[in-house]
Amino acid sequence: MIDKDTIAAGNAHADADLARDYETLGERLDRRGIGIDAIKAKVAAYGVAVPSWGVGTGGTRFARFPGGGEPRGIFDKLDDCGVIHQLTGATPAVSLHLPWDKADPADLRAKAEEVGLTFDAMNSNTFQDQPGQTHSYKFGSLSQADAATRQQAVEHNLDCIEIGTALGSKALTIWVGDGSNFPGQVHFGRQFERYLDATAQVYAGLPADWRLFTEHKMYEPAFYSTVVQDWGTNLMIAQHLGPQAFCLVDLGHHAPNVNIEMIVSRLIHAGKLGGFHFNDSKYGDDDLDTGSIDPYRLFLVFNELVDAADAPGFDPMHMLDQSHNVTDPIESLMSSAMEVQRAYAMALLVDRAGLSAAQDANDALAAQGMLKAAFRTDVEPILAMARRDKGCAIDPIATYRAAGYRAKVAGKRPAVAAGSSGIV
Ligand SMILES: [Mn+2]
Repeated sequence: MIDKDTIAAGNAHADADLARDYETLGERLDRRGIGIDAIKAKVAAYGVAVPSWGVGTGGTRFARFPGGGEPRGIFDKLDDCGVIHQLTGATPAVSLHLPWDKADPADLRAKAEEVGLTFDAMNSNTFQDQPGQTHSYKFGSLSQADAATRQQAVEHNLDCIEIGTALGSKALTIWVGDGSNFPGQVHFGRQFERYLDATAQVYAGLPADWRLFTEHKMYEPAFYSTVVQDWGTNLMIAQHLGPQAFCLVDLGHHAPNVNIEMIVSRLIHAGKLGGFHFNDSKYGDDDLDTGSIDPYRLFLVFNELVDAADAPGFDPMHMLDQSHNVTDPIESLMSSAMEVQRAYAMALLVDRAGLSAAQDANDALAAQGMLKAAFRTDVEPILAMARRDKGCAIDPIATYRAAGYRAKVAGKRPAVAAGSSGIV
């Protein structure tokens, strides 16, 4: 973890400027009828989970360039995730991926407690073969034509629930790479029915207080069709399975220019929005850092979430899911967690009554202007003050660099050539 004196030294340097910035922003928001402290309290209470696989350098289909001091296994990963939360105060939970993160649940719980984290949704993996596995997933898992392979995939998901229960997790996320690469390779209907039957067996194994999330993705690794290709199929799955099943929206898993914020609204309407995998994309499932390409879209997604926040039972889970090829993964995840917080804070500033009135009056320019007014507001002082109040870093990335964490752990962690990249 980062030495508390390093955090205090960085904050002492930035404290006076932050106090002034917070005060002047508070005055400006006050003129708009917004109390800055109430916004800060909501931002401070907000958390986004980090994926265990995100703290390793990802790579592309061409190459992976491992950095120094990469985590060697789940316990190193939990150390890194703990640092992210220690500095940002924004990432209280970690999402595990099995079997990559398999370990004794008691040891995992103890380590998580040591670094101040809890466990978010469990992620199963039936998109690659594991050493010693009986049946291959080359041609699919939960939707495989071969019944024994489907059964193996079901049992793996049930194992994830069992391990997750021991960890205090409350959700299972299923993403499958199943699909096809050639027209005619599979019968769309029969493949989907096999998927539904197998996933229903997983659903039947859910504890009463668990949720099951299915994640759609339009292509890759299958390039002609995927069995859960879009939100329409995902919604059919959630409705078929039952009340504990919900749709997970990964921002990168759509065609370019698709209106994701509207998909979010539709899933809210159906009562089936389960959660998010936040990242950003320029061309496809790029797994770029959240908010790095299109922060306005991220804001518009949060605009829908804030709009629906008071709906009964509305409780989507939020997680980052990105792959870091050219940055220090800890820095990217801290930056992304803050981008998500920023989008949330800006969405809280939207004049909802005014927006509603402009919509009803067909005043398009005024309506979009209200969104832009919120989006143009620099909310950084709110985020920074929320961190400072928690004893976290006013500037997490500068503090992380000053602490020399990566160089320190590099001495203990030899570089690994292989390792698990995370593009899910
Ligand atoms: Mn994902």
